[in-house]
Amino acid sequence: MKNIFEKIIDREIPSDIVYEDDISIAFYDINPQAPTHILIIPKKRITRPELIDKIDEEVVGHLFTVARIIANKLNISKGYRLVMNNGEDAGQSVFHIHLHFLAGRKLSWPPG
Ligand code: DGP
Repeated sequence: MKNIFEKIIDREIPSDIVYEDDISIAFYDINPQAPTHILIIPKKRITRPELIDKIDEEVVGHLFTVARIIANKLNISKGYRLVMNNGEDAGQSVFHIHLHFLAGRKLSWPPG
């Protein structure tokens, strides 16, 4: 069965897509935590960060390249935060890995 992000990839659920290529897709988060909150995901199904395999290194590394492309595209010059939650205590709620791209306000540290 497809997970929610696979349905977004397959256009079965609408989303506001910012970027797409053969390996990845990026779209605005439905519940934004910053003025700009985008999810960058691989098209390959990897359920949790801790299950990223050696053969996935290129795919996962590519997500960071996409973050740079998006920052350039949206003229984000004052910084952005990239976050990937793993498991329940970290707040992972969708089990298809995704890099949160957060920008547009001063982000506090440590995170909550
Ligand atoms: P996490 O809690 O780290 O697993 O992040 C999951 C994020 O996915 C959360 O910020 C909300 C977002 N999200 C969940 N369902 C949808 C959806 O159907 N569309 C979009 N655009 N975002 C979604």
